[in-house]
Amino acid sequence: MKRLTSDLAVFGGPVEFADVLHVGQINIPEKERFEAIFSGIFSRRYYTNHGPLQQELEVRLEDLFRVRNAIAVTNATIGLMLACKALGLREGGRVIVPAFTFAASVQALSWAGLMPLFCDVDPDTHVLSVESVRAALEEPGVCAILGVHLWGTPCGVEELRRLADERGIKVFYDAAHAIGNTINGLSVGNFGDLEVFSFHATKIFSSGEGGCVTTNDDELAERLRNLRSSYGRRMDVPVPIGGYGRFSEAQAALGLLSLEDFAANCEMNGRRFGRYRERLADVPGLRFILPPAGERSNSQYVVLEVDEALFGLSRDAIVKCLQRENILCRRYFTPGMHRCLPYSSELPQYVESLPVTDFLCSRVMQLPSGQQMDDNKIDAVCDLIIFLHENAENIAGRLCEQQ
Ligand code: T4K
Repeated sequence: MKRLTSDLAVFGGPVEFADVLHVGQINIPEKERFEAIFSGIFSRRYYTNHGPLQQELEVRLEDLFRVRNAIAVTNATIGLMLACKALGLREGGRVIVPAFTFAASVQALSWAGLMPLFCDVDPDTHVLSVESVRAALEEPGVCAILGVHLWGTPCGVEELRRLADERGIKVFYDAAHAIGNTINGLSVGNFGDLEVFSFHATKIFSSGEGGCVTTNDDELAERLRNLRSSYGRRMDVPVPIGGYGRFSEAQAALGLLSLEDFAANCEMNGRRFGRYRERLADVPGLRFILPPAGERSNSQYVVLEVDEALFGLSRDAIVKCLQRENILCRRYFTPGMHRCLPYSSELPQYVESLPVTDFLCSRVMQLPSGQQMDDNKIDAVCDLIIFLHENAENIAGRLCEQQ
């Protein structure tokens, strides 16, 4: 427990946590379960590409999402790249996408020879603003909309579908954060032409590395399977190019174990989220980004906006102080992609044109959750944040002197 500002690690005091706390989940299955499922892989001597565990996982995911097709791929980035090809988006076409997202959403477009058309996001929900999409659709060369269900918060799927249909273009979703979440009670995975999930180690559902593409369009699914590899295809539909987004049996094994734990992990995350909210409820200048009321949510990310004027310290100052205590909170996703190379130089028209994105990039931070946390650790993190607020003036002065 810190009593003086000099107790803070950033000013030379003892570090609060001996082991680092990550924002990502890193939910690890018990060793015995891990060994049992992996021994089957070794005895079968079948290691990758449409193996029995991959096939089982795909069926289980189709059940979870209640979707016709779940196609497991190497990771979500590869999934997005294959998606662009499977959707038949012509090279050089422009795709409406938020700049307030992880680099992969935008870079996958570039890999597929497409041009991002950056749109601003809604200040409350952090997902694509339907108004800015409507305006962007007036620009020439738009061939698709790529929405991102950021923090698992769903995009305005009905309105985006309507806008896309009016213009005869595709709409698809980066659902990397949204596994298990619902929109009007229906699982994410069923919206747009297709949706892409991430199963990275830091996600609540993990296959170590991995992802999947979901769609209710069987022909599109077939193109995705054929793009992924020559194995596992059901029909011989033509595809422009191989993508080699294969999924290994080791990934599938971890995914199957993660699926067994999924409901419990969502419930655990919900409790973690609730405790942070309860403990920080009276701290001025902090706003939690909440899932939509009445929908199922995986509570994967604990996301806060910091209002410096009310809290007394900037988001960056808070992050710096917490990181020195081994609380590796993150400033996802700062800076916005419109301010990152190569886009800031190749597409300079967007640099000053996304005020909400810039505003959020200066205020948003994430706190650790998942199995690594417990109530005591969350209380310690919250006590520190409260301490930073109560001593904000002094801390701000000392941080200035350090520079
Ligand atoms: N779209 C969106 C909206 C996304 O957020 C992402 C990825 C994607 C698409 C693409 O999905 P993938 O192609 O990755 O499936 C992390 C994750 O790598 C990435 O999956 C995630 N989103 C992004 C928000 O965060 P990094 O570069 O910060 O992660 P990494 O691997 O450095 O891990 C963070 C920290 O966690 C490390 O410093 C150490 C710790 N860690 C990590 C791993 C992998 C562990 O303790 N154990 C581990 O096994 O991007």
